[in-house]
Amino acid sequence: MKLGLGLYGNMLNADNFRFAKQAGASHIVAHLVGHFNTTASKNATVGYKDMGFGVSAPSADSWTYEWMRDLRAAINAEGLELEAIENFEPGHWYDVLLDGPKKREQMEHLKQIIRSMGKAGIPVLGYNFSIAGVWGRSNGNAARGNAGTVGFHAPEEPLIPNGMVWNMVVDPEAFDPTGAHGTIGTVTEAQLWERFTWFLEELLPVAEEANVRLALHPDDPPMPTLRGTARLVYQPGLYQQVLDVKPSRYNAMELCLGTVAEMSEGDIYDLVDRHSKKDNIAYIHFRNVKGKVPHYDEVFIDEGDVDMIRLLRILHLNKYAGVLIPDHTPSMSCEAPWHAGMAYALGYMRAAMQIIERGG
Ligand SMILES: [Mn+2]
Repeated sequence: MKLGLGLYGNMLNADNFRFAKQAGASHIVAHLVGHFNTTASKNATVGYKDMGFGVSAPSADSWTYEWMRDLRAAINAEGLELEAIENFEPGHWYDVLLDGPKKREQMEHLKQIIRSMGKAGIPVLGYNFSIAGVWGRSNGNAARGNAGTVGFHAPEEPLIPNGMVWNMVVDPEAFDPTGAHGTIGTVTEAQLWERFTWFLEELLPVAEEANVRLALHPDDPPMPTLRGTARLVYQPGLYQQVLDVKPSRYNAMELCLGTVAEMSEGDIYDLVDRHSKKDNIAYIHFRNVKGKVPHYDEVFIDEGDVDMIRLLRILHLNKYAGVLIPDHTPSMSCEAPWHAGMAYALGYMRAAMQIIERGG
């Protein structure tokens, strides 16, 4: 088992690589998606909530082979490995998700990204095949000590306005948060699986040739539908269906333990046991929650419903050799809320892994 840290695009710098190394991590997962880029909004009065995670305006530079090569070199220079790039930019593949007119053109670009990753020696692409994306969570203080965290509490679900996919604005001209320019309507489970199958049939052969594993994140929040659109993996058993679409080591799981814990059915220990035995897991998001859909709160790693140590013991028994990263954590009350939360989770994980690996 290897310890890693996930960093957002604007955090990919030497200070944060050193922070990860100091906390005992050996691997980095890089999120390049421009979350929270709300300044690119055409309408300054639009609130954060309505804008989702902001406008997806991918910079031309950051998805090239040269950029990936240089990122990996900068990470290697601090004594760490770059394990994965997490998430495609919604602006790069919205019509793949929507079955829209640009889907073939966009798929060619995704293939190019995978080839560049292979050439740069980045072994995993984590992705989330989701139309509504991560949506509907509210801020609260449900974690220990009134720590700031997010939860999901059965919000009203307006249909997704045109111009928005994956909870980001992909077309500012088409987008109006009130839905005045129309909505993308409903998407059925059959339509979603048809789109996913096409995506995998197109991209998987390229991933196999490039030696880059495609690793699917389950739907967070794991509701059967969200904002009128079906969700792909919202129960533990659906992960097997994803793997069965195209059995291959390169059709793998980005296993988010928090999301699985939020699911209304299934046994998380059994899921982890089954898939770690079969080498289906490319890497793991390690976090804990209280509750299940439609009501749950994200909490500290050691205060949720799941026995995280028991999961680590299962992974160790099954000789899981991949990376585990803390997922989101509650913010801690200090000058560096994000870093403190991550350092706490990393320290907890590192201690548990050392004890288990030493036979304790
Ligand atoms: Mn996750």
